Amino acid sequence: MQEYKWWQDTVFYQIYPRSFCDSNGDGIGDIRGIVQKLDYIKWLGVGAVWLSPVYDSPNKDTGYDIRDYRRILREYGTMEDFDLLLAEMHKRGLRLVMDVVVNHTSDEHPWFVASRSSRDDPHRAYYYWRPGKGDGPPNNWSSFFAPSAWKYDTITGEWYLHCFGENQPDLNWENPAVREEIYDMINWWFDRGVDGIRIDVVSLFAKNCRFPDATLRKPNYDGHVFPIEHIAFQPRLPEYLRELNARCLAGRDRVSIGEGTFATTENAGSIVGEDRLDLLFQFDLMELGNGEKKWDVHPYDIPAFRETVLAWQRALDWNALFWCNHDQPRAVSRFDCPTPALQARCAKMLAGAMYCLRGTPFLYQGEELGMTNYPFSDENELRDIESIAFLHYEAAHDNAAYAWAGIRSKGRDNARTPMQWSDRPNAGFTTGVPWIPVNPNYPRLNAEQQARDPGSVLAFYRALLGLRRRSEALLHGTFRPLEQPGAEVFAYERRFGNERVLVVANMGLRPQPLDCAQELLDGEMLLHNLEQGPDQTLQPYELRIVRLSSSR
Ligand code: ISL
Ligand code: CA
Repeated sequence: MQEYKWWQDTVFYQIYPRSFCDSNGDGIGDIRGIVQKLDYIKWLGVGAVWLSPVYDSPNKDTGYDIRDYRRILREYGTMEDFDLLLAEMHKRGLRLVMDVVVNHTSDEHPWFVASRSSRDDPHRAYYYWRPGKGDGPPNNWSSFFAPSAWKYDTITGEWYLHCFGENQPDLNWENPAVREEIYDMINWWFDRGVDGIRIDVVSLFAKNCRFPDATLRKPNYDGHVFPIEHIAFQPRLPEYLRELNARCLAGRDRVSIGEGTFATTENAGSIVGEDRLDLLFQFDLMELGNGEKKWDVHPYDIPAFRETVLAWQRALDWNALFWCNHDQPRAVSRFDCPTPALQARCAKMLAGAMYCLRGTPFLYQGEELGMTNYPFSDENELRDIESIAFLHYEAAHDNAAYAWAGIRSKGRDNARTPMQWSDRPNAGFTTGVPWIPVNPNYPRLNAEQQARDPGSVLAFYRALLGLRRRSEALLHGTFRPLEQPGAEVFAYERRFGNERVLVVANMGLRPQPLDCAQELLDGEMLLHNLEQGPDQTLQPYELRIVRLSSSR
């Protein structure tokens, strides 16, 4: 019998603190606001929270640019507030996972301030400093958020590497002193009582330190090369993760989740494993609505979804399952939903299709309501460094219309509009002026209204999580894909001993025939997202979760 860890039997809920709940009316979500909502989180049926960064930060990338790893951002509260949050969570049986951002720091971190001060500063080698080539940067690499990954610094006349924004200098993982600082910091949080870590862009920790020119295309902008081949999954990565495991994780019952930007089924093994990390976020499913670039808008590719899920279910014994996070558009907005009713049905179908797979579900705040993308049309509505840089770049090249279409469908701010608690002003998120606009659909789409409605998306999520807790097949069963005639139907079986559960989802807007219709109709319907009873045809976005009658 396989033994399961707590994090395999737990559903996680991601909180983006700035947009969750504002307790003091300054328009910014905060830690006390989260404390106020813990009963909601518990009631929803999740067992752990992944908290996006709450550390001291100049917020150039909303907290993913850390100035002090051992301090709470003043806008979010104090360390006492944090300790209160942790205690209140543990009291309710909820676990807390911190977001560890150590590929880079803020340029206001004391290490970087010292590092840039002179070429002989002891902190110089905490970062990657290189002389330029002629008047230009050391090589042709571009960054996620800027045309070049190098920034010239006048104080010492050299360039530093930043794979993200220019205010996010990359830490030099080659330097053992840097690694020791990071392990100490992680252990400091573990000693405080946190239950796990989500590690930001772990796949980029090791770099090709010969810094050769890159040849591959850039995922975001036209005409730039992006050095995936020199920054992602480099040879020393497994060594660093083994060391991190030995110093911080071994022998402790904590969970570790690596954000595997550019992960593939082939390279995933260098991140997850006994002596490395427990779980991996891979982005193959997120990219199915992309073209050549993230910003190209294409319909979500359902046959490719099916193939990709199968490949990952085969590649790893245990997957991290998610539709949303703070970097992704809202899942339901990836699909064509002509009416609010179909949109709600689609949101339920997506939940069932994803969270019955073998693995650990990660929900993102508001997903359980079926929250949607925001109709962005004005630069004043944007806050995200990535979207703003992209808009400026495209506008300068006469492509503003292309940029807006991209931002509306893929921009990260779509996930970051305030949580819609009620139909009160600002969706009940704040009594002040929210730091980012509230989605105008909040009067009809909010938690208070959905909590009263047994047919709501929220009620469906609660039922689904409850079902998962009670079913051995859904928790621990094997996974087997089922062939169906319709290309837009995604179907699979989970089986544990005699218990067989079938999940059948029509991911498209057209009705679809069913192959095993009678077997399904004879089984016990565990969860269904339609008002009317099931028949031989799958309706648009219909989902059925059925326990087969032959099973006990
Ligand atoms: O947003 C993305 C594409 O949709 C990703 O490429 C993302 O930028 C990448 O996965 C890294 O994300 C993480 O590190 C960034 C931070 O801005 C993101 O919020 C974080 O999740 C830099 O710390
Ligand atoms: Ca506040």
